[in-house]
Amino acid sequence: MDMVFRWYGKKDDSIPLQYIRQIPGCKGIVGMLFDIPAGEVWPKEKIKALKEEIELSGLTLKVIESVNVHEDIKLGLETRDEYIENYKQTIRNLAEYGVEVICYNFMPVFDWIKTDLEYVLPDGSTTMAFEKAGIEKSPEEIIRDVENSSGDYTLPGWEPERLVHVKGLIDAYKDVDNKKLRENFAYFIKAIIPTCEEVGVKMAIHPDDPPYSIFGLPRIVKNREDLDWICTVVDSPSNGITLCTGSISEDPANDVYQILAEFTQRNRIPFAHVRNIKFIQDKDFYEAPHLSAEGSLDMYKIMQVLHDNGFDGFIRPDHGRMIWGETGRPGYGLYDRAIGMSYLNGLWEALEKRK
Ligand SMILES: [Mn+2]
Repeated sequence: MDMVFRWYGKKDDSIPLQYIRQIPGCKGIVGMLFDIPAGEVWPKEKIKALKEEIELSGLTLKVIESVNVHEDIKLGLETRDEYIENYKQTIRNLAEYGVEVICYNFMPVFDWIKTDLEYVLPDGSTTMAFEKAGIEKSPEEIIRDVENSSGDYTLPGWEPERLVHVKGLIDAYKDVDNKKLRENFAYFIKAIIPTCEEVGVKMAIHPDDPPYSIFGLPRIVKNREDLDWICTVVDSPSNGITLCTGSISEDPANDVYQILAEFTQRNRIPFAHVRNIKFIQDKDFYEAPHLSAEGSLDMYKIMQVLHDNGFDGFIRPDHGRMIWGETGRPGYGLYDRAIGMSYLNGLWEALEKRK
């Protein structure tokens, strides 16, 4: 197991690499090129520069999050073939510089939805929350709220230049139901997995966040059955999952421990996002501190299921709260994620020494 930390790049992240290097047990960076729009090839020289910068700090770059899938691929438009060829070239370019895992998602329009990015907890810290009443607002209102509370930072999947077209984007999906979206996914994954196998890269799809339909948009990465379908449609270790314990648990009907056990045994989880959530009522929740006692998930059990089923991939702590006066991109401050990583490393050490 390698513990890694998400970083947006020198220009787009307030946290210096050296600070990340100082988190005990942190091996590497989950990196990205923030300025390459979905559908374009990631240039070798930019990947090389990112890798060199990260390695200079004593960290590794083996995981990328995310290489975004162009909307035309998800919609199944004729133009998709060109974007798929570009995606394959990006995979080759990343592999050439030692990248082993690429996290991505297949969510229409929005990468993820939270209704409050500054939900205040009793201890005065702030976190992201999702409350059903919040999505009774229009998509435009939600976008405005997200932009207003994310300060100077663009959030991943929330690029303003793309989301000005949100109404058109949502309309474009009116003829795409779950069945059609699955067909479009199958077309994409069948096209790219041979390239991944050739160059030794594992694709790792992130579950939908939240894992149920919103704004009438289709969703195909919601539960155990969807993950099983994805793993079966191209049966290859290169066709894997980023198991995000927070996202998958946002539907209380999902048994995160069973899902982790099954797909770790099937060798299909090269990357895990490990975080805790706390249900407020029904499906409403906020992103809790990682510690089990603070949320609704049993983090010991999550790490135990991974450990005992032979997990040998990458783990990163997921979103953290804003604490100790830190400001920055919601979910991606230094302090609370560093605490989360230390806690997860502690659980892992206890599991290793248990026998
Ligand atoms: Mn996640």
